[in-house]
Amino acid sequence: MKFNTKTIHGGQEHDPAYGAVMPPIYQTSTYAQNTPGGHKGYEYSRTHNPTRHALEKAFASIENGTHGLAFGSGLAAIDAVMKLLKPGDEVISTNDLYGGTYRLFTKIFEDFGIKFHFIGMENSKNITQYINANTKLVWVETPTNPMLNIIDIKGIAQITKAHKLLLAVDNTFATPYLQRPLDLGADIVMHSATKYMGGHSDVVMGALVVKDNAIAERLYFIQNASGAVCGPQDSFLVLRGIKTLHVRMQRHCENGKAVAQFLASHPKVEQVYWPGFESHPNHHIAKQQMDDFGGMLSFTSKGNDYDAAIKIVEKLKIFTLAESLGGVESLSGHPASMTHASIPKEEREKTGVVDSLIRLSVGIEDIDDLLADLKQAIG
Ligand code: P1T
Repeated sequence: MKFNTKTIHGGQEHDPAYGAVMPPIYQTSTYAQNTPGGHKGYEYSRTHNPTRHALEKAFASIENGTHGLAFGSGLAAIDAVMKLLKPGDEVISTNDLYGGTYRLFTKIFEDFGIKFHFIGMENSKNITQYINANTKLVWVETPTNPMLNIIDIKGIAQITKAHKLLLAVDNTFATPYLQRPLDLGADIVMHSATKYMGGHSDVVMGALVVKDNAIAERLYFIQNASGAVCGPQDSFLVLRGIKTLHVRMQRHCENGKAVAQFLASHPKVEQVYWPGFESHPNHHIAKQQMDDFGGMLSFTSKGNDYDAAIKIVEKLKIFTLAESLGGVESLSGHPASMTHASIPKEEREKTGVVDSLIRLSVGIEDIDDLLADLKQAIG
């Protein structure tokens, strides 16, 4: 089945009770048993819920995995991955990544004895010097949030396989429409399903997909034992979102490209970060591992001036100033004071998250309106 069919049918069956084409919202915490253990496959909704199960099968299908798991947020999904580890274990992570992920790693899991190395992975070989007997996991975001760096998943996977390390890829920015990390050698793919998967800015959710039975079993155990699951209503909404992922992504990519080109030719814009430019340092890798370049980009205005950046985001009208990304509506963000404020200034500035940086999540509105909005705001 091809991707554009999988988003609609992958892993999905009509509901066995009445043939409902969309799975009903099974708004129940528990299920009747005729004798202890005598149930129809569902006992308690933290463990299993039919609506969540339908969504988890869809996640697995579109990421070319065998098992999907849905969580109450993207961070809850990452939290579950980190619980595969033990005190003394070490993780090598991209140094440019969502601020909340950095906070979870440094403010929660470091206290539980896990050591993190945050490094630039634009050259995949960089990771080898950080590998030692305690290294267990490599954490990759690509494209990275918010600098749109591109990491070579296949290149990293060759190294992690040789050293028997787990490779987890946060595929939130790309989505499986553009990039399928499991096919490139990753062991775990993670999503903030809050973003493109849901696609309508009305749900907070996380997802994991794997293709190995032993990892899946352990993650299902953690999901049930720790309990950070999502509810049936949210599962229904994200399943509905996935059904249009391919058409939304197609437009996100078209509009993203037009906005990137507009900004690159604007005299008041200093630098545009978008993997579709031939001048992007890892454009050749983006071209290999992604089917298009997505709807996320960041830019700085000339003079690298904090006040100028704030003025622009305040003036934008169609681009709403807000945290998050990946919805049908365009959003702007100021990473240094919003999504990445939990990363110390000296750390974030090393990766380019300067005070003048603006991040755009380009939506699927009419491109003429989006460009006119940017024109009036940048001046
Ligand atoms: O917000 P939540 O669903 O918990 O997902 C966290 C997360 C994980 N990974 C990436 C790449 C993300 O972008 C996020 C959430 N990011 C934002 C809220 C943001 O505006 O960047």
